[in-house]
Amino acid sequence: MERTFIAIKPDAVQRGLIGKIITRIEDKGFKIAGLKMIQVTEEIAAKHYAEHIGKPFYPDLVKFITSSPIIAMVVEGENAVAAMRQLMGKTNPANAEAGSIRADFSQEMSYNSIHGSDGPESAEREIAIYFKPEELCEKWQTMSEIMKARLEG
Ligand code: IDP
Ligand code: MG
Repeated sequence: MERTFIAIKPDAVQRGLIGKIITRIEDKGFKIAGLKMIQVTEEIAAKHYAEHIGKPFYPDLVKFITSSPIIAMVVEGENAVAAMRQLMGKTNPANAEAGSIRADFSQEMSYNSIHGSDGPESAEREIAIYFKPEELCEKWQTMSEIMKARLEG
């Protein structure tokens, strides 16, 4: 099982798409191991987007990501990093595959609704920026386990 860092970006939060985007992730069968709404500060943005510092779009990217809250999530499942990138679609929604989150919910690259780590190392790094280890939930007892335990007294 692999973990990836996913964020629902300010444009999608503002447009009331939190539920629809989380539904796509749950429908795929992935487990949400951590979730919170946070206001990204400039310091957090600089850590998250360190690889883009100095690029022409960086100042606008920071203004956007700090503009209103995001939903930060740790998503867990088989091949989660690559599978979530596929579910999200390409960076530019105009080139994203039909049926992907970016293709279906956004129109332009600057406001493309969702972030997902681009590799296992980025995932580990980004999860550590947004979550403390104790904020990630490990214990998932199934309903059948709970009911069996109740029957057994
Ligand atoms: P990714 O989000 O698909 O991993 P990155 O290249 O890591 O794409 O870029 C991070 C974010 O910065 C993108 O999701 C997009 O919102 C924004 N971005 C990237 N390239 C450009 C650009 O050329 N113009 C405007 N925004 C960009
Ligand atoms: Mg990226």
